[in-house]
Amino acid sequence: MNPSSLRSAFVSLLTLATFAAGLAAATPTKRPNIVVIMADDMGFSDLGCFGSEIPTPHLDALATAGLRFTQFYNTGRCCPTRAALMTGLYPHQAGIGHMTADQGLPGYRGTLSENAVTIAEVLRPAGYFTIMTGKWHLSSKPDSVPATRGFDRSLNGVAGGVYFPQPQGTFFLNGTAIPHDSPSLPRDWYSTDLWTDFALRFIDEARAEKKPFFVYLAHNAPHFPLQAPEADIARFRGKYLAGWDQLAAERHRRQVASGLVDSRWQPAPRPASVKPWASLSPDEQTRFDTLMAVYAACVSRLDTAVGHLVAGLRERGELENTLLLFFADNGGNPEAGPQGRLLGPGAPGSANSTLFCGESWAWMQNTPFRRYKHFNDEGGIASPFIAHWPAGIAARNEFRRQPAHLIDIMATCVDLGRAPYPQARAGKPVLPPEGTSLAPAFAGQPLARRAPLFGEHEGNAFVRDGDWKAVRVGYRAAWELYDLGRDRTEQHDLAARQPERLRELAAQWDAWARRAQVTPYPSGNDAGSLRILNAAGEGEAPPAKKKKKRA
Ligand SMILES: [Ca+2]
Repeated sequence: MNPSSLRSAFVSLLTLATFAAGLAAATPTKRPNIVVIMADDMGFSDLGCFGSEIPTPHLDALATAGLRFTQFYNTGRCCPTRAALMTGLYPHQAGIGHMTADQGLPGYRGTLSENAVTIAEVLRPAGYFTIMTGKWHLSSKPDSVPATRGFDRSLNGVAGGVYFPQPQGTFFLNGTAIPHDSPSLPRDWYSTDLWTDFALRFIDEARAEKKPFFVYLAHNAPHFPLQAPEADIARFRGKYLAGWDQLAAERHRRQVASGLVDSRWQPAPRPASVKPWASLSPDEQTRFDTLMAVYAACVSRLDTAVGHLVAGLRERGELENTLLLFFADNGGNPEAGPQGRLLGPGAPGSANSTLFCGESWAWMQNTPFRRYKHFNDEGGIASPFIAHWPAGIAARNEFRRQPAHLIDIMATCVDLGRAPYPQARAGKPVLPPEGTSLAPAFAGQPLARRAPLFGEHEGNAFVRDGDWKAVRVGYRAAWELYDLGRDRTEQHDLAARQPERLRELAAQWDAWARRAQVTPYPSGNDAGSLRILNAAGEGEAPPAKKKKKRA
C-alpha cells in the first residue's frame, strides 16, 4: 500500500469512527416520538426562515433550534407526495402515480398498493402509538383510511380543501364517517386548529398508554379555496400592494443573506405570462393584494398552530425527545392561471368564497426557483424543510445541503424507531424501501444514498445524481440538463454541451420508470400541467386524443 492510499484508508477509518461517535452522541437511548407536519401547496420561500415576509415565528424558532435542509424534495403534487411519504416508495410503486382515480394501470390505481406498508404499519408493531390528523388523500375508498392503514387514532378528511364546517362534508374519526357538524367536533372549527387539537388529544392517549408516538399531521392549508378567519386576513390586507416583483426580490435578498441560497444562482425571472406589477390598475392591484393576504393568513395561522403543538409537547415534557419534521407536499400552485380566482358570494376568505392565488403569486412563492406544483423543476418539488429534536440533534441553527426526499422519511422512522421493516403485509410481499435514513445528516455526516433521486408526474420528470439534474416538461419534451451546484435555479441548460452525461441520466431514468411502474403511462395525464404552461405561452400542446402507448 502506498502512502497516499494508506492515508486515505486512515481517513476512511477516522471518518467511520467520527461518524459512529457522532451518531452515538446524537442518539438517545430512548426512542424518540416522531411528528411529521406537512403543509399543502406552499412555496419554497413562504416561511420566514426560508425568506418570506409572512411572519412564521414558531417555525422559525424550530429552525433556529434545529436544522434547515436546503434541498428537500417532494413529488410536486398532493396524492403522490402522500403516497411516497407514507410508504417510503416512489408514488407509482405505491399505486398512486397520479391522483385517486383508478386509471387501470399498476402505477395508477389511485389507492395505496397492497404491496406497500405505511410508516404507521411499521411503527405500530414496534410499540409506537400511531396518530393521523388532516388531509389523507391516498384513496377515495372508505376502506382505505388511516384507521385501515396502521393508525391507532385518526381524524381525517378524504381530501383537503376544507377550512370551515360545510353541511355536506364528511370526515373520518378513527375510521368512522362523521359529518362536519358532528358533536364529536368542536363548534365553528377552523381546520388548521382542528387537526392540531386532535393531534394533542390523541397524544394524551399515547402518553396514557406509555408509548412513544408517531404523529402525521397533514394540514390542508394553504391549499385553495383559501379561507381564514377575518381577523387573520385583516393583518395582511395592504401588505401585498408592494407587488410580486418587489416582494420576490426581497425574498431572494433575505435567502442570500441567510446563506440558504447561493448568490451566484440567478433567480428565475418573472414568466412572460405574469404581468409587471406596475402595469396593473389600482383595482387589479387591490384584488391581487386580497388574494395574497388570505394566503398569508392561512400560512400565518398554520404557524400559530405549530406553535400550539410545540407548546403542548413542551407542557407534557415530550418536546425534548420528539423529532419534529416540517415540509410541504408541493410548491406554490399556479392553478387558475396568472389571474388567480376570487369568487363569492361571501367575503373573500370566508367559508362562502373561492380564492386561488394563481400563477402570478406562485412565481413569488417559489422564489428563487422556476415553475410550480405539478412540475419537476425546483419550483415544483423543492420544499422548505425543518428538523427539530433537542435530545437527538446536537447542531443548532445549521443548514444541511445534501439532497433529501420524502422516501427518506420511512427509512428515518425505521432507523430511529428501531422498527423491523416487514417482508409481507397481509400475506402479500412488500417492496423494500427506496430511501435512506436522514439520521447521519442530523449528525452532520453524509447520507448513505446509493441511487439517484427520480420523479415523474403528468409526464414531467427528473433524475438527480449528485449535483446533476436532468428534467423535462411533459411526456414528449426533450430533457434539459443542469449542474445544480452552480445553477440550482435551472437557468443554464447544458444538454447540448454534455450530451453523453445527459444520455446516461436519461437511461437511468428510463430504467427506473420501468422498475417503478411509472410506465406504461396512462393517457392524457399531461393536460393538467401543460394547460398551465400553455396559458403561460410555453410548453407543448396536450395530446389531442388518447393514444395507445407513449412509453
Ligand atoms: Ca398539495
